[in-house]
Amino acid sequence: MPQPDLLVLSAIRPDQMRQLDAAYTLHRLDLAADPASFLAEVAPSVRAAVTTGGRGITAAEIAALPALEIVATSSVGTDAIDLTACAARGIHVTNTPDVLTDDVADIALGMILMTRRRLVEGHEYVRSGTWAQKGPFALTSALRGKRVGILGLGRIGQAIAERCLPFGLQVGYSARSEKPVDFEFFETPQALAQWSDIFVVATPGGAGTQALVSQDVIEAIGPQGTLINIARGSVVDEAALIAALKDGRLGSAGLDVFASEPGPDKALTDLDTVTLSPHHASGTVETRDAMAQLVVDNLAAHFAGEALLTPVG
Ligand code: 8YV
Repeated sequence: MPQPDLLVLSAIRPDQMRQLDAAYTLHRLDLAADPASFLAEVAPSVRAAVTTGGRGITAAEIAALPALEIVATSSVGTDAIDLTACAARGIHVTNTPDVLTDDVADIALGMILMTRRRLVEGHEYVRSGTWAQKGPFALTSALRGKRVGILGLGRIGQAIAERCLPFGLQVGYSARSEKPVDFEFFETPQALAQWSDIFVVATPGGAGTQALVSQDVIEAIGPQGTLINIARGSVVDEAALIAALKDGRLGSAGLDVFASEPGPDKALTDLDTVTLSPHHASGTVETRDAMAQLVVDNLAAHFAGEALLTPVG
């Protein structure tokens, strides 16, 4: 039996790439000098595609692959995959939920601590010698007793909520529907922002959440408030975020994701009230290996005619 042809749009972890190389005929679009020509040449035989969250696969690429049966992404987010185009062709899509939940929730709490207690500025205050010159660093605001509003209470949002409780933080949330949890529910992002001291964005990306955190929501968080985003840059109106941070209508922000990656807007990254992270919330060896293994195992299940482990939709 010939090995199925597999298109690699974005590589996954080395060990799992070796597993794929042993089981499939790989076509490395990610390494192609001329991707358009490369795709046209290999397209007729490609039955499966591997990608990651930021790369996804476009409707045009899907249309160029007449034999495509499955797209496996090493990410929980599928906003860069044209799911409508896949559904229209009966193309399966798999992602990597659960295995990254703890890492991403850890980073959300880390960003809350770093931003609210100004740890990055404190680090520079010591390193630059300013502490010796100017004396004690400015007092910050305690976490205990503050209100954390979580926008999106899926697996990751719930894991963030659980991590907030030992810090003495109160948790509220807004989601498409109320959930059977002991946290206060708010019908709208704006109502949640009005209540929150710290506003955490934990929704999926994509058209359904595009700029869901609008100027009005940002202003409702307020001059003493903090916005944390570990979801997707597209969920926040970034121009409104920059303007609000610049003129003090928002106190601070902790961001792992941006409208433009890997080169975020300098107007944002130059601000001292912003804590920055390079879209790295799932970026540990253990978690990225587990995500990549899910890609391998989903593809193996598909070609064995077995149930997919983590199908989307
Ligand atoms: C990275 C992520 O995008 O899982 C997601 O949706 O955002 C991250 O894990 C990356 O795709 C990991 O490969």
